[in-house]
Amino acid sequence: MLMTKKILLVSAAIIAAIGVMAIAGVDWDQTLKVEESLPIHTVSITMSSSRPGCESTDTCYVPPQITLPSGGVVTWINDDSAFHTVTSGYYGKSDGLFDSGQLEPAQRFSYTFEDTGTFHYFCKLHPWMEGKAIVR
Ligand SMILES: [Cu+2]
Repeated sequence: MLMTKKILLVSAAIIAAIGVMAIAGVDWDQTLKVEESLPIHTVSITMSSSRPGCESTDTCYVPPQITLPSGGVVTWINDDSAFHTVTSGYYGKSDGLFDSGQLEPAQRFSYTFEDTGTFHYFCKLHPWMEGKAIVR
């Protein structure tokens, strides 16, 4: 009799665990769908990067350095409330490879890196903003 109760309890626990896993599985699927809709290589232009200071904590473009395979696409998103640019080269020395032009808040810019190498970029409006892409 006691044994039967134990078996029933264990069975109930297993069924409950399967139920929880099934519910978690549904949530997991939804999470995956959201992630699939976001670009793989994304760089955020952070809030308040229009003010000097982000360079001291490497938080102007986040991540400040991104690594990707050749043929990969980097998408920059302007998460600030000010205008910014994503321009290849160094401040005052753009190399002409890419230039987003002025990005409004929430606007995105994408560039496909075909060649391998290290590619520096900056913001034309804020000299302290720098980042780089390493293409392998
Ligand atoms: Cu800027």
